[in-house]
Amino acid sequence: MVCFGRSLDSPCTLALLIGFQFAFVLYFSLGGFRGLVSVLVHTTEPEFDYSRPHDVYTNLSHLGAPPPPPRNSGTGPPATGAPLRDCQVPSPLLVGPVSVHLSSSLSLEEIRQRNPLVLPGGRYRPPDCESRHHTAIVVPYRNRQTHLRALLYHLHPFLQRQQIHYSIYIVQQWGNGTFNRAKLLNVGVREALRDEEWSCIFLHDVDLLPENDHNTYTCHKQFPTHLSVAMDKFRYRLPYSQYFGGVSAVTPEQFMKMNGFPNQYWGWGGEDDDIAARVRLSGMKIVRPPVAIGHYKMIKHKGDRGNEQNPRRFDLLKRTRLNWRSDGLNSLTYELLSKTREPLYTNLTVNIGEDPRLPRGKLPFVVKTLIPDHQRNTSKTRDTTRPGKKQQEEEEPLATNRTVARITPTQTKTATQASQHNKTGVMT
Ligand code: UDH
Ligand code: MN
Repeated sequence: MVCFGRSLDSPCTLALLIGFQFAFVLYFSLGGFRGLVSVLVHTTEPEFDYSRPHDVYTNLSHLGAPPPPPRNSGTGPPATGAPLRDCQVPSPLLVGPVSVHLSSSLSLEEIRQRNPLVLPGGRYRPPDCESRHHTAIVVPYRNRQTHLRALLYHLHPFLQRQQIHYSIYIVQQWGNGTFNRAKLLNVGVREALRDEEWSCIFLHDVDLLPENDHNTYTCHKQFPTHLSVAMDKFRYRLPYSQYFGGVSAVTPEQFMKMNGFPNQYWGWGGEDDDIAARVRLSGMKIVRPPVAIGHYKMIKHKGDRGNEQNPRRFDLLKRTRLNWRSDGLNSLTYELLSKTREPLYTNLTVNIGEDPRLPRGKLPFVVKTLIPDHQRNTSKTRDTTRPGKKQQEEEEPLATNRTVARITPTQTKTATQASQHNKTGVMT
């Protein structure tokens, strides 16, 4: 049929309109919408099928292989044997979406057995190639044993598949004072850099589990990275454009440039927005992976005792512009009470002091401090983080004295010196 003329009511035009409508319905119903949008807005978002995740231990066939030859403690080449080739980028072991177990039924010992190449302190290097990435994972922590077990079960194989040289640091706030996430992160970065020349530091909430191993735990050369861009609790969207909470990463240089993180946020909220503001104020910007990659699941939980909402957070945030140069890494003071290399992580127990504004005489509550392995009753090895032992955990007396008792005068001195040193803003 050939149509001429412009009359809308001609039978010919009507037939054409109906035809177009039909074609459009067919096009959209066949899934052409996505393609059309991507053509129009030039999206380069990768696509992943999260409905068919892989087991998080997939592709780690080298597990069970003999341990790698001894290496120097630093980030240099192996101490013996021929130099290894550089690891491939991207890692050929990656699988994309991985399944997430929000709680682990395994004990710490069982998790350790599943990760035979992880060295004491939660350290790992790929056995068959030289990694270009040296990443410390710093986790602010108190009283979240079940979350910690789920994180360790998940993160170790996740990072091994990325062929990263890494170590996991748990920075545990001592005592039952108000929690201070950002200050613990400052301590963690400071202490991790005393161990090794990490090229990248991850700041990682204990309850967040990455869902896609293409979300590599490495740093952007120039700018701080925010990784947890699509959390299930925010329906896999960024809650607001400056959001910097959950999981983020900085190089030591970026950390220095922004004077670390604020020390004054006691209690829940505000510190992540302060950190985002510091990034901007120090002349940097936040970079992020695509939403399709930055998927995380958060273990559901209630607010913690000792981490109630901080009513001062809005006032503090108004003053970030004035305060960021004087409050941060260069004003950090703390006392390192213990540093132990546990099989799956390095534990740092720190006294970061108390909120100076908190009225005294608050009701105390019991804190379940992680007890280093060698301090446990070894005749009856007890895993205080195992499920079903809640009763036992709650009956456990405050373990903090035991931790303090471990500190030798030299260690305390070193910690004090470290905090003094920090006042100058110089990293060693
Ligand atoms: N954290 C601890 N222990 C605490 C408090 C916080 O380990 O007692 C650490 C932990 O790494 C945690 C992070 O600090 O992942 C951030 O704290 P959060 O998990 O409480 O923060 P989030 O933004 O809190 O997830 C959401 C509010 C919880 C109340 C929900 C009530 N509906
Ligand atoms: Mn949380």
